[in-house]
Amino acid sequence: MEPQTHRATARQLAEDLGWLEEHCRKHPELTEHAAHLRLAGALTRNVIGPAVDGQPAKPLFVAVVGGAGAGKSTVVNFLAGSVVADANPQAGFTRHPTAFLPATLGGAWPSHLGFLGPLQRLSDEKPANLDEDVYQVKRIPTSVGDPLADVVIWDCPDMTTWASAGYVSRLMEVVALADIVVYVASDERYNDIVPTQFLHLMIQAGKAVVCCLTKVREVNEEAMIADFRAKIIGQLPVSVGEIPAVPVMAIPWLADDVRKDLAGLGAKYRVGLLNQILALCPSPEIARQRTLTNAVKYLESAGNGLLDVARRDLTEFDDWRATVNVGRSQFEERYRREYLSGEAFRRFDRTTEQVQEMLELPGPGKVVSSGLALLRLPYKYAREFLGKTLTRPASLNLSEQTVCSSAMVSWLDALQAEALRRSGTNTLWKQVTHGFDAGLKAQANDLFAKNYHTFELKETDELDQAARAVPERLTNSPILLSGLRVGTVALDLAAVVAVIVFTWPPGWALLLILPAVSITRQLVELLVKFAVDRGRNKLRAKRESLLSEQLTGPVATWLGDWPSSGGSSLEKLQLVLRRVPDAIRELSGLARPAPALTSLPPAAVPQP
Ligand SMILES: Nc1nc2c(ncn2[C@@H]2O[C@H](COP(=O)(O)OP(=O)(O)O)[C@@H](O)[C@H]2O)c(=O)[nH]1
Ligand SMILES: [Mg+2]
Repeated sequence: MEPQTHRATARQLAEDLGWLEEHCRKHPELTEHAAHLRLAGALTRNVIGPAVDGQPAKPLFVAVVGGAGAGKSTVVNFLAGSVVADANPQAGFTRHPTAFLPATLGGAWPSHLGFLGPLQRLSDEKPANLDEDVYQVKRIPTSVGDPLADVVIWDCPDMTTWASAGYVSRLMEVVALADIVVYVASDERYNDIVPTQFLHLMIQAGKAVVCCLTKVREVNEEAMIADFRAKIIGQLPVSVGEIPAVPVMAIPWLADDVRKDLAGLGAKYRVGLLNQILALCPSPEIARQRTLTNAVKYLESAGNGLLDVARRDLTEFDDWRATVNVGRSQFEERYRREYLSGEAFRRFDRTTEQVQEMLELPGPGKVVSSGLALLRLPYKYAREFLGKTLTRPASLNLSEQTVCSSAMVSWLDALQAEALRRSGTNTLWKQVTHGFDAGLKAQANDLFAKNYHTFELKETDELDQAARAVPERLTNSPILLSGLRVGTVALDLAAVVAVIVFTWPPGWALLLILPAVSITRQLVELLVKFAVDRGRNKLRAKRESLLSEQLTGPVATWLGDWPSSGGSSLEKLQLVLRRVPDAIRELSGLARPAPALTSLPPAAVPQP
């Protein structure tokens, strides 16, 4: 793939991870997760971005991190070889990162677009406690030939709480950039929980870490290092075999004059520290390739976990939609039960009469039809009389609109109740509850009324079409109609002839002709009714799908999409969750096998 495409992908990935981080920050319980997302975004911005941009390996970056008062600034001074950083007894004093740029590097400073994300470079020197999204760059007088002449050293804000979004974000931004992380812990407070969690994250993110214990009494040194390995590194949340052999060293508790005389009295402590760092950097290229490879690997392995929280929100969204659809099914069920099953579609009764009339012979044949009708008069009157006395008054069916309107009310009420019940568990349901308070029902009802109107127009049309179907078919095929007419009369005449033949010689028995032609008529009526009723049943099924298509469907879609409409974050969330794994897959080609973190022999820096 072209570097140009990679560049765009890396930029988009960093932006998407940044957006997810913001999304998580809206949930106070997810601050730690937001920090992990920040790390992933910063690795993309500060390691992967410059790599696809072809930035050189030099300068390497060393970040000095740890809890408040651990001795970070003191360690920075040891690395720099002179007192350059404010060592301050006040906890949490350093609030923004400071880069110490060796004079030997000239003005070289990475120029990758998006480098250090939202952190702005300060143009003037400011105290380390300026609490803003900024960083400063200070030049230090490193001499040519110094082992760290090509290395930028970062003094970082304290790692004391995940809750301080400002500090933690700045810290993550710089740590992501680092080729080596020096984790500083003091004798007094080396097992504080938050810095330890942070150290674990660094190791898991594949950073080359050197642990430096400060203010250690010399007699305790070995025991303290062993304890730190067991209690801090040994507690990494991975299986025992996977715990990397992170180098741990100690700097004793030093008198002030030693700490300030780094070229003289303090020099030997500097050498111990430099050796650990140089052991991890056989060459800038190897060190940088490892930083890049491990950044890509971290994104690959942590990517899924990082997206989990966001996926949970989408699951809630699916739940909401499922709840909406349950309401829709209940609406449709109620429509079937309370309206459709009791609806007779009286319009079809007229069709039955119309078809029967069509079956009468026209023109001269009318005489025959009238003759037969005369014979059936007694049957006709008897039937009308019985019909009037036996038929119960039709039960009152609720009107379609009444049924639909009250089904709609129940649907919305049930949704509101469910949203209220779950609003404590997730922001989506909270959002829906607020929506109900702010007129969601009225909007849904407006949509319902509009769609009900269209539904009504279409159903009138469909009813008409269905009712006209049989007469129209007969009108359009004269042969069929004539055949049926002739057949009907033939059936009557056959009945008359049969009575005459079977009762021959003619007598009173001829009166049997009256019931005979009545029976044939009844037969024909049954057939007509059967044909027309098929249309009636088809219409019933069609009415159900018309309701679903024109009314419940659109209302369900609107309600289901409601939480994601109006520029809400769910729309973007879906997009980002699709894009991030694709981007990570695309960039995974940048990883190359890197030398194991601790397999290199310590580089020799001569003792002074
Ligand atoms: N006497 C003495 N004080 C130390 C030593 N290491 C650190 N300190 C002091 O401990 C405090 C915190 O150190 P600092 O480097 O500012 O820690 P940071 O907050 O992690 O940057 C400062 O007042 C330092 O002077 C040491 O070895 N000996
Ligand atoms: Mg400090």
